[in-house]
Amino acid sequence: MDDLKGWLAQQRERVDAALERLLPPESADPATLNKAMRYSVFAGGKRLRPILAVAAAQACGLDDAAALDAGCAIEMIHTYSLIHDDLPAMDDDDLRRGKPTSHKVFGEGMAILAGDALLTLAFETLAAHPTRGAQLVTAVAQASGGEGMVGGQVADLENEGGQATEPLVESIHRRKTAALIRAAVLVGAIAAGAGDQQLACLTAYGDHCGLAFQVADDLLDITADAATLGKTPGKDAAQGKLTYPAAIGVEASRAKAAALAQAGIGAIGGLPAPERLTQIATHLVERAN
Ligand code: GRG
Repeated sequence: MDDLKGWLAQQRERVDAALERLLPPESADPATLNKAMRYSVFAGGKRLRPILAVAAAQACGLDDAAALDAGCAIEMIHTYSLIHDDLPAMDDDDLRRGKPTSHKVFGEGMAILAGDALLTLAFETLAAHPTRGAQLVTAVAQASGGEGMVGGQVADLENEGGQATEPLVESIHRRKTAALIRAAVLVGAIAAGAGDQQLACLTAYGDHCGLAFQVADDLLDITADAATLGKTPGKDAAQGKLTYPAAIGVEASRAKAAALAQAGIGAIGGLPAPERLTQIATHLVERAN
């Protein structure tokens, strides 16, 4: 297996080309909206979620072409969540992906609408799958709505400044972050034609690695700087967010992230080609940004 860094860079290029094709051009009407959607999507994210979709299809020994578009739909939802999360009514942030946040550039109204339009385009993209559109739409609706990401954000807002216990933090993180990461893995495999047994293994992988990702994110908020992160560090503590380090301490959080990644790796051992997903699981908890 070639080195992960080079492969990730190649996949990021594939993802960017697919997003370029899927997003409306700036010249199309309404131009300001399309400009705002593109501004945030192309601001330079890691593309982790669409890359996971592609790697999940590959892990099942399947052609990853259909997985790419499904993964891009998840990236659209992820980007919408970042735009809305940065609004003054939510986390009120000025910096995202190393650039001024959407509302700082386009104003709050247009930032809200750009998020709305990205969410809607994601479902249009999923529904375009020739045979499994309804299954894809259902999986992503469950992961991103009130039972998933939005529900996690509600719990996050309602518990700001509260007591961080591990069960509460885990419940928030599983919904706010892990649900969409699990969905990324699943839509890649579903779009590529994976069977139920393969999807069950990938569900377990997505659950473990999705939580591991957010525990690592909590740690990075404490340890990394703004230039590396591309967003403002230290905000979790400043805003009284419930995080793993607040609940169980930094060292135990590191151990938890590593154990979750190992559990994710264990869940996919029986798939035809699990190597890339295995590398990614380790990368998720060792990353610098
Ligand atoms: C506003 C509906 C709504 C939901 C917001 C996902 C979320 C819920 C808020 C975003 C802020 C946050 C702490 C999200 C947790 C997920 C996370 C760690 C996002 C950052 O993901 P990366 O590191 O970002 O993959 P890039 O920019 O690389 O894509």
